[in-house]
Amino acid sequence: MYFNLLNNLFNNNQLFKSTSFSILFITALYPTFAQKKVCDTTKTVSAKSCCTKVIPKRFGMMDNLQPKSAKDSIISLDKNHEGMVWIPSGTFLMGGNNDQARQDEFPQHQVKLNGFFMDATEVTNEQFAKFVNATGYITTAEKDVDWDELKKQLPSNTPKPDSEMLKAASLVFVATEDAVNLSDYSQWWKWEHGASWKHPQGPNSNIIGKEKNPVVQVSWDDAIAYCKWAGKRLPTEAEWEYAARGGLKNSLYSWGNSPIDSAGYKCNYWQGSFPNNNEIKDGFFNSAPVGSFSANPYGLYDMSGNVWEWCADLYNSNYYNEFKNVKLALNPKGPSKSYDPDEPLAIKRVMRGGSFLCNEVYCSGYRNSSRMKSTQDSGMEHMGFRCVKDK
Ligand SMILES: [Ca+2]
Ligand SMILES: [Ca+2]
Repeated sequence: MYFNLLNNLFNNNQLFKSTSFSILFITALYPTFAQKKVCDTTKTVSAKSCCTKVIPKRFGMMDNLQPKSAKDSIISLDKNHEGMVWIPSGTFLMGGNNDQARQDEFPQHQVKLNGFFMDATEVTNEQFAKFVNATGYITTAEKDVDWDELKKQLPSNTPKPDSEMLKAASLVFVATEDAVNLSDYSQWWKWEHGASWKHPQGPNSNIIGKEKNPVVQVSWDDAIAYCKWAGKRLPTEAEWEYAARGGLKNSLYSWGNSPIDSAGYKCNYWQGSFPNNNEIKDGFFNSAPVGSFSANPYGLYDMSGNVWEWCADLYNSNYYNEFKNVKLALNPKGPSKSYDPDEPLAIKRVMRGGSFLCNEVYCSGYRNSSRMKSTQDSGMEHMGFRCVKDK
């Protein structure tokens, strides 16, 4: 939330526009931009991203590996594991290995994980409502901004914004009329008072009839609170990627290696020119009811696309380098310190899987190895989560 506000500050304060610090705010705000930002063909292979649509031939197509029916995979052993699937223990190669991958996805490294249960779907509005009704919980987006907390993440000379700006709000996506310069987030993100999980597109929107859509506008703190109530936890980043891969080796996506637009639509993402022309060929302008697309081989829905999903881990851009000389990492739980060179003052958490705003040209956040981050007190219209549970 605080970084949502920062974007607003940026848009209204020339101070930020005149310094490189402004860019730091923006890149945190909208994950797809952060990815676009490093899409530079002049960089080394390891630093390039999202420019190459062609999947290298060395990553053999796996169209013959059809996911089995997720309904067959969902385990309902008892009420405690309702709606969850068992992800068996195993070893996998974590990280990126093609030229779509960004620098923070390297190096690939071997990871071994214990088995765990995972929600088959993103947490829905219906599920989150049960939590709120039972506990009276108030989400981050529903609270006014605490300036004392916010200023810790700002340059020391930042003036306190108008009190009206500090009132409860969150960011909603608004498509532009025409094609725009993609370096300016403010053209499609609107700081909207009254936006919250109950009003994901602002105060005039609601979630009636969207009970099965993923809950959004929830911060990492909100997700943690839900997990505790549900007797679950957030997945580690390693657990999330392992589960997304569904047991497929060297796969780019949760369904394998076939292009995202081949043979129908693999997940909920953006077709057309972003952010002005969503062709909606997959049937959904924004979020889709969970499970609207095929499950991966583990029976997990929407691991690619629909909404971004919070992970437990802190985000550190250099984290994978810790494994350079490690033969096998056992149940890694993330770095001890958060670090994003773009915003070194901010404490960030990992988010995974991409959203309905991603596409192959602009984002590709739905790749298995794609990493993203946001401050843990941020909520946005395209961010949700799912839970895991040990036995
Ligand atoms: Ca879509
Ligand atoms: Ca998702």
